[in-house]
Amino acid sequence: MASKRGALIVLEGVDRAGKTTQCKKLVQALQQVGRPAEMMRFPDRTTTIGQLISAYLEKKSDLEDHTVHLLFSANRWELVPSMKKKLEQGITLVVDRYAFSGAAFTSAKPGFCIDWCKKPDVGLPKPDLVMFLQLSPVEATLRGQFGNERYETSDFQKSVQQKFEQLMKDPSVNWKVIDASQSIEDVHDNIRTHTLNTINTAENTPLGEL
Ligand code: DGP
Ligand code: NA
Ligand code: NA
Repeated sequence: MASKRGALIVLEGVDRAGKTTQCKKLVQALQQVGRPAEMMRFPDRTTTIGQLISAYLEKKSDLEDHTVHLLFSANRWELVPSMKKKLEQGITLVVDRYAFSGAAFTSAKPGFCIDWCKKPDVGLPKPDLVMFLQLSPVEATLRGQFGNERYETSDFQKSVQQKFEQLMKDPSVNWKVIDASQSIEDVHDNIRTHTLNTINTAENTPLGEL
């Protein structure tokens, strides 16, 4: 009998919605119930391309907007062989941001349309589930100051939020909106339930493509 594949689970949302915390808790919870799981995050700042992106985000370098968009996408593509290998081995991947951040963040810049922004990511492994951690700008402000990286301003984040809302209208993606204003434990319970349901269905369906 062929072994069952892992599921590709993505958490998206604006900055400070709690994605990283929730990804870590989800991986632990899956491992505790005997489901092999690993966390990934995009951008992956450890690769050569990731280091260019990191310097850009830290404002240590400037890059032309189309160029940086393609670098973010290239950073996802360079990880595809290892993602596919792990999924085939039955490992569920819990991913902190993916192509949807790519389209939302770049299309929030003047002069970019969502369709152009989505194109470089066409063909990437399609997530079995994308959970959007929803947090209003007011609630986000209550969580404290933004950091100093590029994009970390409330006006830009509001625009990113609007772009995510547009992306969530795509019925070919399995979106679930999660109320991120709840307690960490309540958000976690919600996310874990959706994920366990998804893992069971994903086992019996082939991995799709964006
Ligand atoms: P993080 O390490 O999760 O804080 O993400 C770094 C920042 O980069 C965050 O503000 C979101 C943004 N970002 C993530 N992916 C992309 C992408 O593909 N394109 C663009 N333009 N920005 C992205
Ligand atoms: Na950030
Ligand atoms: Na994060």
